[in-house]
Amino acid sequence: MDISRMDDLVAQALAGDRRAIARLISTVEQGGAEARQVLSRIYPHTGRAHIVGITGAPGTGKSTLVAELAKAYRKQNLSVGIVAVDPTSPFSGGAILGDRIRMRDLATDPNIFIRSMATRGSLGGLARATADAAHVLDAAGYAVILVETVGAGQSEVDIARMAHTTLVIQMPASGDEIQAIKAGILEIADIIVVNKADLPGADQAVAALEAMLDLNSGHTEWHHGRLFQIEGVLAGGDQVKHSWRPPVLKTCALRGEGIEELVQAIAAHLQYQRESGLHQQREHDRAAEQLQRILRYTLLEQLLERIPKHALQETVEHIVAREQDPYSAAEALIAQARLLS
Ligand SMILES: Nc1nc2c(ncn2[C@@H]2O[C@H](COP(=O)(O)OP(=O)(O)OP(=O)(O)O)[C@@H](O)[C@H]2O)c(=O)[nH]1
Ligand SMILES: [Mg+2]
Repeated sequence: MDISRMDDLVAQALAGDRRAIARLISTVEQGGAEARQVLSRIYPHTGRAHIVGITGAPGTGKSTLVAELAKAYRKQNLSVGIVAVDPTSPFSGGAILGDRIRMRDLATDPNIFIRSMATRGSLGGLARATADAAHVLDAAGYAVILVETVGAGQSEVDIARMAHTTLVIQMPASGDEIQAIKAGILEIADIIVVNKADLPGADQAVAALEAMLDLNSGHTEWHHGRLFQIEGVLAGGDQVKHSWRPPVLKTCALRGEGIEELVQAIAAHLQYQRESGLHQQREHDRAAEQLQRILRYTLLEQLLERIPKHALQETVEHIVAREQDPYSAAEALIAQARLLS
């Protein structure tokens, strides 16, 4: 893509042109130099949206809930961007947002933009691509951005890093199952939702989750302090002390029940973050982390460009043969690259 074409696309996307937005998301999804050029152009226009992550085990009703949330925000006259990382039910299949009718309702609304992410990305690229797609929608002016990911370890943590507010979706289940997921939930949840409240066991699930939160309430600091800690020079000043206790809400997304309460809780979380200074702190941590990631990546690329491939391979063999240790080997390679520069 030449530069003037990219400038045009960015200008159109900023003005809300849907085709341009779609094109830019595809570009950032692919990564590489072009993606970076797009991201640097849109960056000054980001930072306005409320990014809400929706995560949880497969089939808990995340997509159905996302559709209901989108409808509720539209009633408030807010525009909504939706990014879904959804390997089990791609949008192309038509089943993604719970059912076809829900999906069609949303897809025809010009103030809703829905995008599903390709799950076969480059190494570790999915979380980055998802965040970048959300940034494009943010720049394009969508007020609320709902990001759905299937909860599976690292992807949950990644989405929590990017989102301002993270919802963890649960459904009524046996006590054992609740126990099994509790560690992960406490790390990332700002709001816990027990969906499918029409099914038996919803109240027990809520009680179990509340009990779990009680156990954790002895800790003065909740999860963000840990999650966003960054080592080294980029670490910020004092961590803001905060005391947000994730509310546990019941919903029945299928019947649109409990959605207003959920929308209120999401708004309350944003307000809490702003008033406590946590919002600023998280923005700071996100920027520091992003800068650090880019620096690492760029420096590594530059280094690898200067070291001949065979030298790397030989070094690996030396390490395997215990002729050299990886620490001195790395130092030697860096020294060699400096000489070559
Ligand atoms: N009984 C009941 N079923 C629900 C409710 N919400 C969603 N479902 C159903 O649960 C199934 C899964 O819903 P989805 O919204 O696709 O769930 P999901 O979490 O997005 O699923 P994946 O993206 O595949 O992980 C569908 O058949 C929904 O109709 C609810 O409140 N009650
Ligand atoms: Mg889904």
